[in-house]
Amino acid sequence: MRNKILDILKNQQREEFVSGESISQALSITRAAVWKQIQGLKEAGYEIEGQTKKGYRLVKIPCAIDLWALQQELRTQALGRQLFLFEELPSTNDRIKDMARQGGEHGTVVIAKRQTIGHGRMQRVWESPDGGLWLSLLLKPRLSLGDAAKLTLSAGVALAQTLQDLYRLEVRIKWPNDIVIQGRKIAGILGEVAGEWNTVQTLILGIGVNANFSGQTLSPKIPAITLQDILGHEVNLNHLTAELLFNLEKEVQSLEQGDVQGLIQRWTSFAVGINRPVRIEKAGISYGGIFKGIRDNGELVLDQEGQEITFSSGEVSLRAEEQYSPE
Ligand code: BT5
Repeated sequence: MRNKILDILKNQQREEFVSGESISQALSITRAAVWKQIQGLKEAGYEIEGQTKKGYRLVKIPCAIDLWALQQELRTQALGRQLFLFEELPSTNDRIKDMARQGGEHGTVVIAKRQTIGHGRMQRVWESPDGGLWLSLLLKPRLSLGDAAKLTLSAGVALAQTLQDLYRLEVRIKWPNDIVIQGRKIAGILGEVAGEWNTVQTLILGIGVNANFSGQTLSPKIPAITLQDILGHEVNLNHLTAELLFNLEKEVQSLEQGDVQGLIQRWTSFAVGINRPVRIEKAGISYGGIFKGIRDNGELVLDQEGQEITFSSGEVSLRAEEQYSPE
């Protein structure tokens, strides 16, 4: 009912106001029921103007995630066409893994307004208060096992590109997959495998973006930043999600067409510290060298006085020797 009222208000947007009477007739509900639905929509963040003689007019859709608003913005073929929104979940990745086990479709998206036990790699905690974008995707790409693992790189590129395009920000990717603005982490990506690798390839991508809350909400020890901190206002999470899914779908398709080099190039163009001195921490040992880039499989290549050594993302962390400053 709620979405039908929104459809009517949207279709009539050019003619401005829609009378309560015509909504009640179109949907065979009472005027009081229409009024009640409109109040519910206002509480959900929809700005709806009401005038006694004229009726109702949709002025603005909410910044908060909302299924109807997000569906209006979606311009993907598969990603997000199956969409589930929860007020709260332990972790969207865990929920979508359950869906994967039950045969969930390629492109299914799960979003939660907050997570109680969001996690990062190696079971690290991912703090997920209200106002963030906490999203997981189920992918069954037409890719070999090796190439499917590159999808976390694709997600990094899609996310960096989206934030850069929408908000004109200088966005960087810190190997392996931190999205960084002004030297602070604004988003993280967690790629996981669900189900049997040997039979159906199902990959889970978890994406967390610090958006409409203050970075001060997070533990002080975390060097994080949020879109609200940077822009000074809230962003429309429906628009952000739709653009992210659109860019990610393009990246998935380009990998399926075999363009690994394109992906590596795009990833490298966002990377922090390329051709600069960095330190890599691995099992308590620190390796200094020049960050030469990544191999096709995502491994980091470090040049130590002419000798190249590689590191895989599971085992190390990268620290730029100097504070990164954009050229
Ligand atoms: C990541 O892990 O960066 C991947 C984060 C993925 C989160 C999404 S949200 C939707 C989906 N559902 C989930 O449960 N997870 C995914 P990693 O590189 O391991 O970084 C984890 C570290 O980032 C922590 O140890 C903290 O230091 C830091 N951290 C925690 N919360 C943060 C936040 N909100 N913003 C920035 N940094 C944070």
